[in-house]
Amino acid sequence: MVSLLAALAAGHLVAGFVGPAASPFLAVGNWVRDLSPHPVTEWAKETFGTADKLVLFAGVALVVLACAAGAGVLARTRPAPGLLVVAALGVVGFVAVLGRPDLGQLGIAAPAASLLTGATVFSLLHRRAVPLAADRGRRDFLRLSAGVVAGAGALGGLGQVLASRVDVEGSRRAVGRLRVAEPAPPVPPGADFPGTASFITANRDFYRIDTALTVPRVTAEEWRLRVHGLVDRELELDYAQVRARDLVERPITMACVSNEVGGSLVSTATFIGIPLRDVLTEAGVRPGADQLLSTSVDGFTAGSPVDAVLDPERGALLAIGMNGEPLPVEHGFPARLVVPGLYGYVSATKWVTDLELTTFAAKQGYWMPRGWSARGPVKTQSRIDTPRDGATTGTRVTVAGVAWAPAIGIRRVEVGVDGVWHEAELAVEVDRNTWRMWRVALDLSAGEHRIAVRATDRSGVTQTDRLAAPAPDGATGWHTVTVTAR
Ligand SMILES: Nc1nc2c(c(=O)[nH]1)N[C@H]1C(S)=C(S)[C@@H](COP(=O)(O)O)O[C@H]1N2
Ligand SMILES: [Mo]
Repeated sequence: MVSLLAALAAGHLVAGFVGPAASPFLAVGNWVRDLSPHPVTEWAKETFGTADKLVLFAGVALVVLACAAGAGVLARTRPAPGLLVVAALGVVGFVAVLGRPDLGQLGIAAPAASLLTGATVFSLLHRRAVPLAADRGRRDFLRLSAGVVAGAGALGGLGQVLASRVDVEGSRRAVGRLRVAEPAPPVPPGADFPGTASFITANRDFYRIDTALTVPRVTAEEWRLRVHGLVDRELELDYAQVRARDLVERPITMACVSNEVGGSLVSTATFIGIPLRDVLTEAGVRPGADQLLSTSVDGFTAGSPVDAVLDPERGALLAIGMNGEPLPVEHGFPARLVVPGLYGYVSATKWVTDLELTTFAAKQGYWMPRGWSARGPVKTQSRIDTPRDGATTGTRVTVAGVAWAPAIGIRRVEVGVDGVWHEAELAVEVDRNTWRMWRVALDLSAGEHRIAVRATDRSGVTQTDRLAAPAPDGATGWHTVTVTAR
């Protein structure tokens, strides 16, 4: 048990030098996540929310400790079974680290250090532990073990500190103000209503979804974007080149395919960047390329339809700024993609470093083999923000919320009370790529009422009442709350 702690700590320390993803502990965590069957990861996401990462790590730690305890029992007299368990775990660590797409040759140094330390500490302690006849011997052994645990803690901690030495926040601060050539028009008053979400979501409130167990740390100085595949000429861009171009600013509503009916995985920001269309036009998209496969520094991939990415109306961005600031690290600093009207899992790659023009027939994005649809247009949806489900209201009540059909626009919102529909007032339309707030004042009789909402987009499609789960291509159904009027 003690020797395994030491092993993990040593691996974590070396990973501090060669990159956090080399840590056998983190790598095994990543691996478990990637190999987990789809229902398991969905269950974890639903049950633990954003704490899913913590739970995963705790789970990995528990399994390792259980193996360690088992090894201890097996090796009560002879060291061989214990060493075997140490070695087996070591191999798991190796395989997990080698499977990382974001590590160079040096990466294997971390699990190697783990394995070596584990085996050495185990043999050492085992030699001391077996002749445990005398009480004195036992006390020495315990003291030595305690020493190893303390040492392991110190080493692991040092690894953690070293890993955070890549000063991404410093690099982000050094970017300073982004000078925007084409700023977005200011959000007009009346774009939101009392009781609805605010039209612009502050960066700290913007929903966050990704598979990253540790936020990738890429500085603006080292960041490069490669554009290749079915193109006339390959391109490579660095951060200075991107920010030196005419930056545009566009308000865009982003939505996650995992959003439940009535859920909060939808937010709006003004993104700053360069039109993705311009980048691709410069590279020259060859005929036949129907998919833009974007890859992040940690190996996540998203496949977007080329026609959506080239559509000037949508105005997809290679974004480096969000709400007037350089992208926050957890939202993809230094650069990410944003494509209005497509769910994030097929478009919004954060920490993006690679754009490949290819075909849907040839390659799949990260979530496809895990049971999600290859195409992910955002479904027209609406949500009641006020009153809350279960609330007690007066008999005169204002119902208010948001509706979104990014890239299409919202034409109409209706609110149903016990099955009778009322036309809602729509807020000013800021942009077809953003959500639209709505409200309606209603007179309710005393008692319980079911209030539902449905939106109609500018293509004429009205939300279906058929309930569908998020998988494989987005939830459907009307958001409904039950209130009691007094
Ligand atoms: N590198 C990377 N980018 C990613 C993801 C990811 O897991 N890794 N998740 C995508 C998904 S599913 C969504 S919904 C959006 C969320 O972006 P946000 O966290 O900035 O809101 O990012 C997308 N980009
Ligand atoms: Mo998502």
